[in-house]
Amino acid sequence: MKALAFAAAAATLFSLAAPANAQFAKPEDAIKYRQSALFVMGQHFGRVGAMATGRAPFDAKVAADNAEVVASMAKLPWVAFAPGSDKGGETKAKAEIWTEQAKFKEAGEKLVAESTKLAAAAKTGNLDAVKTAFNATAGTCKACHDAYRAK
Ligand code: ASC
Repeated sequence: MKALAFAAAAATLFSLAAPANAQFAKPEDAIKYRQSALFVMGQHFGRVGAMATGRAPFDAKVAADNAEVVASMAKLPWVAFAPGSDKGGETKAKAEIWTEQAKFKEAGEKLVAESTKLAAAAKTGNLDAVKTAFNATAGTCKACHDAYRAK
């Protein structure tokens, strides 16, 4: 009974700590959510990357559609690095995410900004603009992974 009360209190605490627009029932859900969002984003980013690096023929419409998905998905993961979700499932998220919250937030905002530019560049249909914006966006992926993702 005591254990049950504790679990209920912990669950309440966890959901209260999360913003109203992202209620995760438990830490594992937050972990799954951010990994899923990052996975989907990566799939679409990879399709743009294949064209930006010449591994696939450039198709302006395909680039624009995929870049738009990247820019939308880029907004999603951050709220799911919720307080208490450093554990509770398999995760490569480093503890620094929660101890350097301002810096981590900034890193997420950089990705949003650069992927928004990538989507705008892709809309112009100019491959050189896509290449430049793709590299800038990939740079923000890498910087954040280097700092905040365990190997
Ligand atoms: C990708 C992808 C990443 C980034 C990163 C950039 O295509 O899936 O995580 O680029 O590798 O260095």
